[in-house]
Amino acid sequence: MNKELFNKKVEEINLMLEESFPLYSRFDKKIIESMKYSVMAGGKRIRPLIMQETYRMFKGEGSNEDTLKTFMTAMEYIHSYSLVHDDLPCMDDAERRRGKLTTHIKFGEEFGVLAGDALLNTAYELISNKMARMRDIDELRAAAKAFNVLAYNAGVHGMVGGQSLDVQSEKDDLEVGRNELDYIYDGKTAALIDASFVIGGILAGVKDNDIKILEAIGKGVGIAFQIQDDILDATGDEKTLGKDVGNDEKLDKKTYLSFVGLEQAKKDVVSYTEGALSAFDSLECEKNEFLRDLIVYLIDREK
Ligand code: GRG
Repeated sequence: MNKELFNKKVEEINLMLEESFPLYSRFDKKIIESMKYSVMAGGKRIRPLIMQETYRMFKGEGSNEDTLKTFMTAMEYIHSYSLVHDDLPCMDDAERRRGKLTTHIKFGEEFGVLAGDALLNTAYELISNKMARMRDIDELRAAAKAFNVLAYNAGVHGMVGGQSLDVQSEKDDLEVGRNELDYIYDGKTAALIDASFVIGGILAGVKDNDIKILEAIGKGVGIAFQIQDDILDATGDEKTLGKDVGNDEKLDKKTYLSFVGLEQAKKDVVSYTEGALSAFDSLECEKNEFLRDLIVYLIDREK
């Protein structure tokens, strides 16, 4: 992975996000500040990066990226909202994220809830606002399809669904077997990663067959990413990760490692990633080497 190029692209995404928030008017300063704090507290930005690089792989660089940028922003807002809500006292009760205080610790619990609500709604507002101004029917159709993919993957059959079963496993004594674990990982982690590949493809106007391949890549990368997250929770370093580690063991939580052990989990991260890479190689387009490297980086990451 070309780290310099990665950092440059992340910096560009940070600038785009910085400029995306509503302006303060009379009484909305605190809610907008809490949204901004949650999104701008750092983060690897891998979802918007995946979306952008997938789009560019099919469309080339230098085409109009206006709509793409709106979806990248919305995706990062939704990802941030999920982290803010996941950190709340009723969920993971976390005090630190990305090396900083979590939103509810900084602004109060009510604003943890409200910042998440505001981010989710603003994400959809930004997209629908853009769509309302589209004149070209093909562009509008693609945006509607991408909007649906985003909402579906963030919702009951995606991230919220996975998180719901995860919460039940902790609070309702639901027994977690492999089927339950797969459902949790597919939803809570893979859904948004998958949607990032697919939306990049839809906005670039790719054929249905390639969309199916992008879905397969996203699923593989998403699962590998979550297993790597489990590995980092068991073996990673708090300082590097910017959050507490060893949580899964403390909470006696079933993870991928509970089923296969650490060594097999490491091998499985590699094989899921290899599966994703071979799907990537089968796409009918000139390959984006940066995107290929990004997929590999996600399993080599230390945070
Ligand atoms: C509250 C609806 C709702 C959902 C929460 C995202 C999530 C679902 C829970 C967070 C806990 C967790 C381990 C989720 C798995 C996905 C994951 C590893 C998220 C962290 O993503 P990164 O590493 O975060 O991309 P950064 O900080 O880099 O943005």
